[in-house]
Amino acid sequence: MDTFPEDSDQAETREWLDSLSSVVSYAGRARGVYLLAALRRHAQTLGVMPDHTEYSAYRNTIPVTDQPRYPGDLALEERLTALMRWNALAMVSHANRAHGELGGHIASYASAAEIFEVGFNHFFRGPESTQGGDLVFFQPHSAPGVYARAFLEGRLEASHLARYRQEVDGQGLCSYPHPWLMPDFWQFPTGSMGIGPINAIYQARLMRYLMHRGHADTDQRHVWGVFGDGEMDEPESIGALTLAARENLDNLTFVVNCNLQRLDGPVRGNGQIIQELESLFAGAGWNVIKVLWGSNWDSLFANDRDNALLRRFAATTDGQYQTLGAKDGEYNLKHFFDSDPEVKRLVAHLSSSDIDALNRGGHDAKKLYAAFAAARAHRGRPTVILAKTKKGYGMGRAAESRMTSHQQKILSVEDLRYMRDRFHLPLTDEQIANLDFYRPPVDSPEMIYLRERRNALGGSIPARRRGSASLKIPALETYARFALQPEKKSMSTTMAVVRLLSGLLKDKSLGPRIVPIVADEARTFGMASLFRQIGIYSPVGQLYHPEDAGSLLAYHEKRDGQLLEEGITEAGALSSWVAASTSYSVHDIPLLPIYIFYSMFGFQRVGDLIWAAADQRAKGFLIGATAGRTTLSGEGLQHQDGTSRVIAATIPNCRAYDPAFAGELAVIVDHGAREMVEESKDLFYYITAMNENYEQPDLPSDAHEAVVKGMYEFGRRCPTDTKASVHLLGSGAIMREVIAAADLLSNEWQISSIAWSVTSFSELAREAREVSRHNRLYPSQLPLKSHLCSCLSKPFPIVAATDYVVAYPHLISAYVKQPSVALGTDGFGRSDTRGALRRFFEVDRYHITLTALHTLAEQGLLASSVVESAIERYKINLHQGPPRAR
Ligand SMILES: Cc1ncc(C[n+]2csc(CCOP(=O)(O)OP(=O)(O)O)c2C)c(N)n1
Ligand SMILES: [Mg+2]
Repeated sequence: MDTFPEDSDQAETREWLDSLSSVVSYAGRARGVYLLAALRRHAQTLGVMPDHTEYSAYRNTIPVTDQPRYPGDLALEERLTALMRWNALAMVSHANRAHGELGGHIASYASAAEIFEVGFNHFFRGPESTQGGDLVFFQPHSAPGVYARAFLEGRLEASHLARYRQEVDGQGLCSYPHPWLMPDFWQFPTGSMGIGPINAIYQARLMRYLMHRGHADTDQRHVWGVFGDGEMDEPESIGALTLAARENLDNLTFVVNCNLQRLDGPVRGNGQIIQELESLFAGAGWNVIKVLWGSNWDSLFANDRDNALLRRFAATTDGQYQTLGAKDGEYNLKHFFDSDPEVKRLVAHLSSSDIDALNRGGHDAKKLYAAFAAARAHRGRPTVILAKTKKGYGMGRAAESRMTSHQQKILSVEDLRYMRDRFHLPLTDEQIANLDFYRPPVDSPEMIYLRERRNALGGSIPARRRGSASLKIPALETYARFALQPEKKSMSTTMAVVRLLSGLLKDKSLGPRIVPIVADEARTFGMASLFRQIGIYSPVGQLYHPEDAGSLLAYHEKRDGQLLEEGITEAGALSSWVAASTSYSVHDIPLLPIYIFYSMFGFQRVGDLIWAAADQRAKGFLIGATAGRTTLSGEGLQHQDGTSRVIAATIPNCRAYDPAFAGELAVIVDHGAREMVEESKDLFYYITAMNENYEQPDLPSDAHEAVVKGMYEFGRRCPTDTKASVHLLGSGAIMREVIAAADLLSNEWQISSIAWSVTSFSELAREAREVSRHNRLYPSQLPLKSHLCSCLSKPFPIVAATDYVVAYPHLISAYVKQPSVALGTDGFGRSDTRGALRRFFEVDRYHITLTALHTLAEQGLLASSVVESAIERYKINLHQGPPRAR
């Protein structure tokens, strides 16, 4: 809205404005644009440019004179759109009439129907298109509209629509786009707001990467995303806008459905969301196209020589627009048009029903078509179309533009009739009352047209490809000998990951398909050699002479670079990983992405993006490096990760491992790569890696299978005069403390032990849970035994210790019969040496020893005085330990 100061010389202002008007009317628009650009440059030189990004007037960006002829049959399209509206509404109402608890949304699609239909009829290319299919991100709660279209196209039947949001017994339709649940239909999960926009940007970016690296010709393919104006408040929605502009992603168009409302009320009641978004996107370098007013406003604008309408628009807040939207023509005349004499004059010839019919641009197919066509033709920058619509458009007085529109699930019969009459739906009163789904006869003009349009555009969408060709993984021994038989060489598991990665990169067939991704931590993880070895991807190559040119580790950017260096954006890097990890489905080009990051900034920070990745059946490695609460010693509270493994364990298709040694890691990487891209299983892997250097033991070849299952026997201690025995379980960084505790127990307390290296408590628990369920449901069959219980068959008590919160090792507690105690790193991290931290969190060898003794004493296998002696001998500080919240 205008915030200009008082005009100190109105006559002078008028002269300037008049001269521009006269240039535009005599020399044309282009000349006007040129003069303004020249004036802007001059103003910048004089230092009189405003210091904030401007937005344009509250009108359509594309003037009527530049509007292309509409290529479709508008009357048929309108009839079809009305049917989509009806079936979408009937679907939601049905579900809620039958089962009040199911929910669903009507008003959002009602506002987006024309946007969707212009896309479906004229732009969104299907998988059989000669140019290759487009990628379309659908606003999630507008899914009923997409189902309604699939119904008309014959992809879904009425029986499917009747099972909207009732998925348990099969054949149901999921609430939002979920590839996990409808794997042949939905491609991109968008149900959590913000994920669609950022994923769309990185999908568009990956298409360029694929092209520049010679994997695929994606030049003609386009990414479209329809998002909500409320959704634009999510940091993820807007956090990667500059990347899209910087990398010239003109293969990307956002359509923001600006119905001015979100769930609770107006998006910007006291402002104008469209103007705000325009300056945001323009400032980020996007091409902005506003579609605000429908065709029946054209003549009003043409007569408005003094821009009275624009001034009136500028002075109207979105909250007011909403109120105007909810009311009839008479109210609009009185409260909008009549309050300015010039505006009143402009509409003097219109009746209140003419006023009522003045549409918003987002409901006008011609205006939308012009914007979509301009977006697709635009070169060098991504485009955002800001389409002004009405929430609940056409839903009658109860739901159109109302505060509660979003929550409307069932309409009254009166409102349904209003809708039928308004959109000329061919439905009887009875059909209306029954909420019958309606599909015209197969040979009706509408249906013929519908099919023709989709055939011309390459078939139906959304459509998801389930799989693609597999990739061959090289034999483990060819690149991982250093890890399997390190002969006690010292290294960290992070270093081992990087060496494994380098080995895989060198493989002739797999190598080029690997996509290493970092978020400005490559040096931290010892990956700087990759900069030169494989190059950092940049669409423009390297336009400067790098300071370290000539060095082995030189910072080398190139157009066909392989490494994706994302900068400090974990959400961006993860989205990049998602794009690469779904390339097998989206592009029929399997890739093996490996994103390596600070583990604390993974599941905890961008967990919802990972959840969405799981939904879309991502395949690739996530490496949580510098993991653990005590192993990343100096970095302190915000960096030390004690929780990511617990979150990872909750994701059904994520296999998560915490290897202690390089050999275990190598086996897991090999197995993971095989499962994901050779056997094409819908899984991804999360592996934690540490930065602590220590001697690496050889891994016996007969342990490989058990490593993958989650635990293997690392070693036994059996002192001759054994008093009692325990199982000692350790993982990752704390495994070496467990091994040391086994020595202490044996040498100082005559306790036998079996030490187990647990590569994954979550995998053990997962299998044990399945076994337990099987035994419960098939009581007459021979009971199965889990790997966990097979390993822990000796009835000794169990002590488990990890560098994570105790909830992590406790994942297995329910499935073991003997008493078990878990030690972990609950509480806030802090900076100190590893030794001090392990003592503080009570996960060091002394605490493990003490815990084993105490557990045995509790079982009556040792005298309790032994425990006291241990406390004394190891100088256990009774007053330290992580503080509890009180
Ligand atoms: C991360 C997240 N937060 C909240 C929601 C719940 N939610 C679903 S739709 C919606 C309102 C959306 O408003 P807008 O983006 O303007 O879309 P509209 O329905 O108005 O088209 C909300 C809050 C969600 N799906 N995801
Ligand atoms: Mg909205």
